[in-house]
Amino acid sequence: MVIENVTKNQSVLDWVKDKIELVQPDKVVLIDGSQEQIDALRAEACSTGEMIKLNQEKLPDCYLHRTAVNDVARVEGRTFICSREEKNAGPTNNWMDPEKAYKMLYDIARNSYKGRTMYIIPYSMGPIGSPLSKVGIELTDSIYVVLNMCIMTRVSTKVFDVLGDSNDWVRGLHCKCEINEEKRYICQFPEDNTIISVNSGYGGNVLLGKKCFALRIASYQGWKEGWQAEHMLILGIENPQHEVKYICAAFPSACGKTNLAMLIPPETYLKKGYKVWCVGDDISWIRKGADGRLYAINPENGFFGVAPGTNEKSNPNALASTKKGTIFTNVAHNLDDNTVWWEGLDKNPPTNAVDWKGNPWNGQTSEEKGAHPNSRFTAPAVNCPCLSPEFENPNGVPISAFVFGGRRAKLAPLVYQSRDWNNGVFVGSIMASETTAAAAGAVGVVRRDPMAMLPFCGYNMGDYWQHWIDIGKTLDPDKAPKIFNVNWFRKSDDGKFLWPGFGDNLRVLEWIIDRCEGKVDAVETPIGYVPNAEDINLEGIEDEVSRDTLKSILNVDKDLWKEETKGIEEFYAKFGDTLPEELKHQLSILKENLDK
Ligand code: GTP
Ligand code: SPV
Ligand code: MN
Repeated sequence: MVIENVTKNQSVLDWVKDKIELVQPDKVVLIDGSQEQIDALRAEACSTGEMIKLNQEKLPDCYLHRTAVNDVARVEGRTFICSREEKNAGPTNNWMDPEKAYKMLYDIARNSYKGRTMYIIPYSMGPIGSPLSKVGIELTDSIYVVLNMCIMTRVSTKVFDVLGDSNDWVRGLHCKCEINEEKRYICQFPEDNTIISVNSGYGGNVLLGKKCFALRIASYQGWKEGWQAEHMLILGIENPQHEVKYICAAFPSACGKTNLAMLIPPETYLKKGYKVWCVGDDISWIRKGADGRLYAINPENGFFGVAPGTNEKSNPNALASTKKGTIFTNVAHNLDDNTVWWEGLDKNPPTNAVDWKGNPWNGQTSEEKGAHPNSRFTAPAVNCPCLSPEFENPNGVPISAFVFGGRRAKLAPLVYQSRDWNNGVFVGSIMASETTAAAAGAVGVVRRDPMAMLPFCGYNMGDYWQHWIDIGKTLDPDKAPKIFNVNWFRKSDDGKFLWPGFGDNLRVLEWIIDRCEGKVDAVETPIGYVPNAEDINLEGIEDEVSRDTLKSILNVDKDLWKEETKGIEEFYAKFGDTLPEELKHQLSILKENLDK
């Protein structure tokens, strides 16, 4: 099938033709999302070694892929926002003049598909045809990208029926080229709805529907159109009365969104009848509904989850999601039974294996890791045992609370509530977290990551904060989500986690929901409201977490926070006149509170 047969949209036809002329593919294939086409592409990828077919009894329709060793994570240093004016990219993004960027990228892309096939992927972010969804087209020369996009998004030529002759669609051009680090660029052109990614074959750099579109381009669209694109999971908590309350939570990359979104309640909660439903694990698109509340959809159709640390105990739902139709990237390959393994899966690493680099690996004796710390699984959402019945709801789910959080060994308490919407925006804006393997660079260094959007905001972060404040002004305070901050990662002086985390995080979410409903008191501190230690349910974990330990991780240390305000001031100073007055005001209130 050719694209002219499925759409008459001139903006689509012109753009595709133009790009074909640029990159000069030997062949052009339109992807329609059909099973026959997917099967044929899988077979082709296996014949060239691009993918390995895994044990079809244990892991039906599952495959393994290894990327180049220099291409294993997002590359923030080579990611650019190419707005016409530098000021609109803001102080936290790399900026390149669009004219210069197009020229440079076209020079790299020119003729790069020679001897290769161009795959045209039409897809929808969000349920096809939903008022909250958007259409994209990605051109790629990678079968791995096609097969991942077929899991992560709704790939279908039906999107052309929805699109009609509209120009409101996102252009994405991906060229593997030679996977040359020196020429790797991930460029977003928010004013042109365009993404160009060259010289990478890894996840967030090349699955253009995900971070590039659903966050960087979409955050800009949301700013212009009055909605929000956020790096947030969406989960529903069903109480014993069968009422379901929804929470959106923003944590930086590899800081626990997938784990929280699919958590299994602790025994005592299960007995009472609590359930947790996963709507999404990474990205939320949020808009005000007719009833004045905020509604969120998950624009994705699958999970691109961190493999290491995922196991039967920490996240059984994620593990179950990977048992069929999944692509594993950069994990270890167990040759004995043709399955996969990663650090933290179990205590029984394979002896006869191949590591993520493709070298022979004995997990019992090797000092090296079998799987890359940022190895991932791409699993269809429908596989998830706790997938919310609302997952396909085109109108999304109503949000009761926004939760921000990060990795802070000290400082941030287990949970606190902001005083009101604007104070909540301040709480999100001052987030900081220890860096992880999800991006190239040092791991474990505390850096500011406002709303977990530092690498993903497609415009000036100061304008983004103002957008948050402006959204708040349109909401009736009774209907606005309440805003909280959590920290599952407080450590003792000898480096041990003080909070068990994972399923036990529901204990904290229960307090959050109770606060939203005015059912529980709190203690006012300089930073906001903190629980009374008696109000966090410790039933069943009393041996692990004493009431005193709980008190210590709920504690707000004024001296540490005073130190912290200096870092906030320094960070805010970068924004000049784009820093919202309201946030300056919030910072001055915090300083006053700490001096009291
Ligand atoms: P991205 O997909 O990169 O956006 O990440 P994510 O936020 O979905 O992170 P994910 O849930 O995959 O968690 C990443 C790491 O955090 C894993 O190694 C988990 O084991 C660890 N983790 C998640 N939740 C907790 C928790 O409650 N406590 C502790 N100590 N570790 C956690
Ligand atoms: C993240 O890094 O936040 C991810 C993985 O969710 S990636 O899609 O590679 O960006
Ligand atoms: Mn993410």
